[in-house]
Amino acid sequence: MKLIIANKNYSSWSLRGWLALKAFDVPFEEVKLTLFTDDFYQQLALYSPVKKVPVLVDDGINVWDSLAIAEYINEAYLAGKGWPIDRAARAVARSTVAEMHCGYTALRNAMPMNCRARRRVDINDAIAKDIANIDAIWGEQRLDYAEQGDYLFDEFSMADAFFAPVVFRFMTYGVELSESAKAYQQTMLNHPAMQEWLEDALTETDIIEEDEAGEPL
Ligand SMILES: N[C@@H](CCC(=O)N[C@@H](CS)C(=O)NCC(=O)O)C(=O)O
Repeated sequence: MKLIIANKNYSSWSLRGWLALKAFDVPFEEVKLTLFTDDFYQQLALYSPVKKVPVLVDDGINVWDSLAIAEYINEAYLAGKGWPIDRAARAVARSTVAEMHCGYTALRNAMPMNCRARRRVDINDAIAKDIANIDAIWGEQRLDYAEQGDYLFDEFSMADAFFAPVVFRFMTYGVELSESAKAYQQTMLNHPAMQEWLEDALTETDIIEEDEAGEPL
């Protein structure tokens, strides 16, 4: 099985798909392409009509969307353990992931993932609203489900994989969080798979201007 991803410094969707395997110890071959190059589109055209990363290729099956990859891995390799066991918690986990997959556009546009940078952007009302909603999920709502207080739904789940790029974004742009949300951010930054991703991102030198938002600190 191989997972095609792009630049670890910038590719937030790649990080989600990658964690959906890595954090659950599912073995795979990683193929990394450089975003927006001719080679990127030529390689992806072999597997995906939309030519975006991540793409999972498993035994002739091509899965080309991060949420579809999470569901495929959960079903094919984790016997359902990618999501919380409890049905109520699972419903909330899926709600948070679905929202992350299609929402928070103000935050995502203003604060692209840029792991190696430390930058400042102006926070308008729309961005502040996105940050407050994520803070509420990481803080108050997490404590409803996480008995040990570690991950969003106790054990690491697909929900954590989906919020991972925001963990790096809040680090890059120095976003102020509540104490409990900050504790969750730190838990995620300490996760061995997150550290591995970050270490690799720090070795990259490509610069994608459109993702260099704001001013250096
Ligand atoms: N809905 C897709 C979004 C994937 C996506 O937008 N990937 C970006 C990189 S982070 C990409 O491949 N962009 C290339 C392009 O838009 O041409 C998913 O969840 O995987």
